[in-house]
Amino acid sequence: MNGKQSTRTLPAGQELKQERAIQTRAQVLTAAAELLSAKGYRNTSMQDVADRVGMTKGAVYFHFRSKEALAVAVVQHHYGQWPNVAENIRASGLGPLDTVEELLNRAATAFQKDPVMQAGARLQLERPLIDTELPQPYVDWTTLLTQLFAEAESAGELRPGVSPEAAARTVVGAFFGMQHISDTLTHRADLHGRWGETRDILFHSLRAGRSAEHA
Ligand code: LUB
Repeated sequence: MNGKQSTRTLPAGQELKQERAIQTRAQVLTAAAELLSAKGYRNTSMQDVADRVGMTKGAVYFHFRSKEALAVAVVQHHYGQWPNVAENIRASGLGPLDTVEELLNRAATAFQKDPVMQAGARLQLERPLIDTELPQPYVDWTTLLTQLFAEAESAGELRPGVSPEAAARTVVGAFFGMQHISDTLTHRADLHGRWGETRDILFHSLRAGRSAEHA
């Protein structure tokens, strides 16, 4: 046995191949998200995805074994980045409540601009059409925000009597409804305005009042 040949290190050629496969998979996912966000699940075929990404249908199936698997991957991807984004914002020095606000500011931008976010939201609404289990909606965001609101409570930033879980559920519900209405009425053109209103009203009631205010 040769100790130098660890299982982690592939020969240079294979590593390159793997790297290329990861890139191709990401291109397929992006093309699928663009189609799914615009046309929905029923009206998007694997052939459409292949045409958009300039590959054969067989090559697309190599990366995703079914249209259902592709939908699951898009929805997973649309949740996947947010815990890291939250950590980065927190690490930049913002307090927990400011972190929630900034995180959702960025989510608002992403729902307006990023096909993966838009496709994820659309696919969640189309769950009954999709013949597989998608990730449960709302729970990831609720868990993430509950942690931040719990930190806010410990730091004395949360209005006394507000539970972190209730705050998280309320904010997720309001954000979800806000972006859905904005999508339905304006294709999300007014999303930043609507999010600004929702955010200011919600956080006014979530933040602990400054003690000097009542003096
Ligand atoms: C959110 C959507 C759209 C939460 O968590 C989810 O599943 C959501 C799509 O299903 O908004 C936004 C904080």
